[in-house]
Amino acid sequence: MMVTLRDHLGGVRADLASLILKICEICDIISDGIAYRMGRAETRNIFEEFQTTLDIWADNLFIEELARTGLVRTIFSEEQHKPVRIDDYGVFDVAIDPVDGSSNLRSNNLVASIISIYEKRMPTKGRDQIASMYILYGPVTSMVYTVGEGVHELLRTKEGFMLSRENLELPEPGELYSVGGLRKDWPTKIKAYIEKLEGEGLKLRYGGSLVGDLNQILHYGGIYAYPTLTSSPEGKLRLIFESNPVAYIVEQAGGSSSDGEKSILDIEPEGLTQRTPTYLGNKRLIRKLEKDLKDP
Ligand code: AFP
Repeated sequence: MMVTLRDHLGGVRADLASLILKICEICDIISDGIAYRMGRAETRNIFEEFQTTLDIWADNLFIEELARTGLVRTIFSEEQHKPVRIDDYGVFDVAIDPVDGSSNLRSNNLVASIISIYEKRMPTKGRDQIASMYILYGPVTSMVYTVGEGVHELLRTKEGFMLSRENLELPEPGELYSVGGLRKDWPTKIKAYIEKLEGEGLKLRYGGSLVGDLNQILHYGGIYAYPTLTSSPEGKLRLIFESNPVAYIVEQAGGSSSDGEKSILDIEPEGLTQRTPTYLGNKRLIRKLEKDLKDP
């Protein structure tokens, strides 16, 4: 029997379920709109990167539609220079990366929407998220979410999002590794660690789209890393918009997240543009990495 997203959210508190359903409606529209908006815009985002027309359109759509729900207090968007205050009587703060990986559009590589939901006022630790999700615009548009009780995957069909896998767990022992940044910029300990993984037979899979790469780790096991680099000690990924939401999903799927020393979810954010080295994957692999980085 097919299980709809609405059915699957049956046990979730009503206001949160209704917000998640709304987010999926927005992503449904985005999924259909990508092909018409693949060009570069002349504007830049909060990280001073050039935006695509898709980034701007999807961002406006999220803000307009979330504002209508009456549930959202403030939206923190990777595409906005300041938090967007919506409704002081709202219940949730929401962080969005409307289209992550949009520099991949030119080659029709994967892109995704990433969303974090907080009841506490942001910015606060990733541990305070009450839900996080990503919508991956792949061969099939899929949605992976957690409300703190496991990780579930739904696939977009003509009849809406339908459950495909419940309680996803990172398979052991893990088959893949996916690492960003130039190898020449990886610190010696990271290089040595990756060589050990290669020695163990883990296969390289890297596409340059966080969600696309991470989603493979979720399904095959292994490790995703955008490490500290000699040229950029904090790596590339943005704590609030990228690392926190996926770290919550990975931990809920029985894996671990780390900034090299501790869980990503325990980092106290110092600002919206904060970046962090990001390591996500099977517990054994992350513990080994933390140990290798600590050893003299
Ligand atoms: P864009 O949104 O600018 O394409 O950046 C995407 C991203 O933050 C993340 O999705 C990828 O994992 C990472 O960049 C890829 O970075 P590299 O291009 O350095 O591999």
